[in-house]
Amino acid sequence: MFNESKASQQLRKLEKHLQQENPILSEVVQNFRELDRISRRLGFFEREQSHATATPWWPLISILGIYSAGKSSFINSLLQYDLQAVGIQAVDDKFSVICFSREKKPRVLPGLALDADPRFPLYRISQAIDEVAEGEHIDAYLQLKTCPSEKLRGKILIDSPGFDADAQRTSTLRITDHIIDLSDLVLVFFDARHPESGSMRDTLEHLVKATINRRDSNKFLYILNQIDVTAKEDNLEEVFAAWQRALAQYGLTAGCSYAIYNLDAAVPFEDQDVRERFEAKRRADMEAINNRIEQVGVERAYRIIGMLEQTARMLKNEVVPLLQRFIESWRRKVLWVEGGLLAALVALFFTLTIWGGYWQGLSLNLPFAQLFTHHPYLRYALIAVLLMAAGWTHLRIRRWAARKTTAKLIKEVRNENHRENYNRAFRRNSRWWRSLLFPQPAGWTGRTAAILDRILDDGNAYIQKLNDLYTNPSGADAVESSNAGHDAAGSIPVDTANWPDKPQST
Ligand SMILES: Nc1nc2c(ncn2[C@@H]2O[C@H](COP(=O)(O)OP(=O)(O)O)[C@@H](O)[C@H]2O)c(=O)[nH]1
Ligand SMILES: [Mg+2]
Repeated sequence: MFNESKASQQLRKLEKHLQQENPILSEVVQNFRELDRISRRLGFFEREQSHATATPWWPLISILGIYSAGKSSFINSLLQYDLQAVGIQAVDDKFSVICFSREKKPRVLPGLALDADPRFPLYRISQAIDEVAEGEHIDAYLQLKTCPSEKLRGKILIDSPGFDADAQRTSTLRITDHIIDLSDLVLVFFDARHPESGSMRDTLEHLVKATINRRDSNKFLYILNQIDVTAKEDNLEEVFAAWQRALAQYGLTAGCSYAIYNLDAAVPFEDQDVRERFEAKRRADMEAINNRIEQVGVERAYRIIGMLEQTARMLKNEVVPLLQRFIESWRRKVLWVEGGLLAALVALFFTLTIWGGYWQGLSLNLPFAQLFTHHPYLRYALIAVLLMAAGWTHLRIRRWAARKTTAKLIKEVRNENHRENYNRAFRRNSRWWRSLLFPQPAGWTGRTAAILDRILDDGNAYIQKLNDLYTNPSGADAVESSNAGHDAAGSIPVDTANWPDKPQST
C-alpha cells in the first residue's frame, strides 16, 4: 500500500486479528474507520489520529496486591506455564505485561517493545507510564512477556510487583493507578498468612484512594490467598472474618471476595477431612474467578460497541453543533465589523467632502476627478488598489474574528484532550477560501449525517448479535455468574454455600 498512515496500519492489523478472535468486532473496526474518515474531513482529526485508539481492544486483567501473596504463582498455574519468577522480589519487581503469542517458547521483551506493538492496550500502557514516570526509562518499570497458553487468547494479564511498604515509590503506585483505570478486571491478592499486616494496611489505603467513588467498582475481586496455612489450626473462618472486617473498615464494600490457595505451593494437609473441605472451597471460588476472567472478553465486546456509539453520538451532537456555532458566530463577527467599517468610511467620506465644499447641490466635484475620467488606465489602477485594500482588510478581519471566536468557544470544550482537535477544525472552517456564506462545517454534508445515523443503527445490530452469541444456553451461565454478587450494594457478597464447615463438636 502506498503511503499508508500508521493509524490505518494499526486498524488493518487489528481487523485481521479480530477476524479470528471475534468476527463481530472485526466488522466494528470498519465502522471506526468510517468515523475516522468523517473526523478527518471535519478537520477534527489529523491523519494519524483514530477513534479506535480511545479504547483498548483487548481486555486487561491486572493482578495486584500484597508482595508475596502468591500473585505470580497464581498466574503460572492459571496459564499452566512456568512464566513468572516466584518468591523472588528482586528479580521480578517490575510490571509484567503478559500476552498471547503462537510462538512455542515464552519470551521476555523489554518494556520498550510495548511502544512498537500495534496492539492498542499496550500502547496505552506505555503512554500512561510515559506520563507518570516522566524522563525515566520505561524498561525500568515494565517488561513484556509472551506465552502460548490458550488461557491468554484475547486477553492481556498484568502481574505487578506488589505493594511493599519499603518500595512504595510514587511512580510504581501511580502506574498501578493507571493500570487499574485501564483494567477490565482487577484481582487484588491478600495473604492469609498475614491477614492484618502493615503492608495490608498500605495496600488497603492505596486501593481505597484508587477505587473510591468508582462506577466500575464491581471489576475488583478481593482474593484471600494461601488459605492452606490456616488448615493446621483449622481457623479459616476467623482469618477470613478478620480479613473481611479489615476490608469493610476501609470502606471496600463493593466487589466480590474469595478465598483460595495454590495447589502447587500449598503446605501438605495433615488431615484428610480438612483437605477435602479446603479443596471444595478452593474449587468453587476458583471457578467463580475463572468465570469472571472469561467473562471479561464478553464485556469487552459490549464496551467497544458502546464506544463506537458514543463516538458517533459525540460527532453528531457535540462536534458538529459546535462547529456550526463557530461558523455562525465567526460570520456574524466579520459582518458586523465590516459593516461598521464601511459605515465609518462612508461617513468619513461625506464629512470630508462636505467640509471641503466639494458638493454643489447633489453633485460632487472632486478636484482630481477629471484626471480619472481622462485617463481610463488610472481609473482601473485606482479600482484595483481599492479592491486589493478591501480584500486584504477582509482577510485580516476574518482571521481576527476566527481567533476571537475560537478563544471563546474553546472554553466550552470540557474534554481537554479534544481542544486541539477543535482548534484544528475551527481553523479548517475559517481558511481564506472558505466562503462566509456556507452555513455547514467543511466536510459535513447530508451524506455524512446519514453515515453517522447508519453507524448508530449498526451499533444496535451488533449488540443484538452479541446478545445472541452470549446468551445462548451454553453462554448463559457465564453471563449470569459475572453479574452475581454486584447487586447487593453496600455489602461484600460471600458465597458461603461451599464454605468448609467445621466439624460440629457436640
Ligand atoms: N502455602 C502457600 N504458599 C504459596 C501459595 N501461593 C504462593 N505461595 C508461595 O508464596 C511465595 C510467594 O509467591 P509469589 O507468587 O512469588 O508471590 P507474589 O509476590 O505475590 O508474586 C512463594 O514461595 C510461593 O511458593 C499458597 O497458596 N499457599
Ligand atoms: Mg510476583
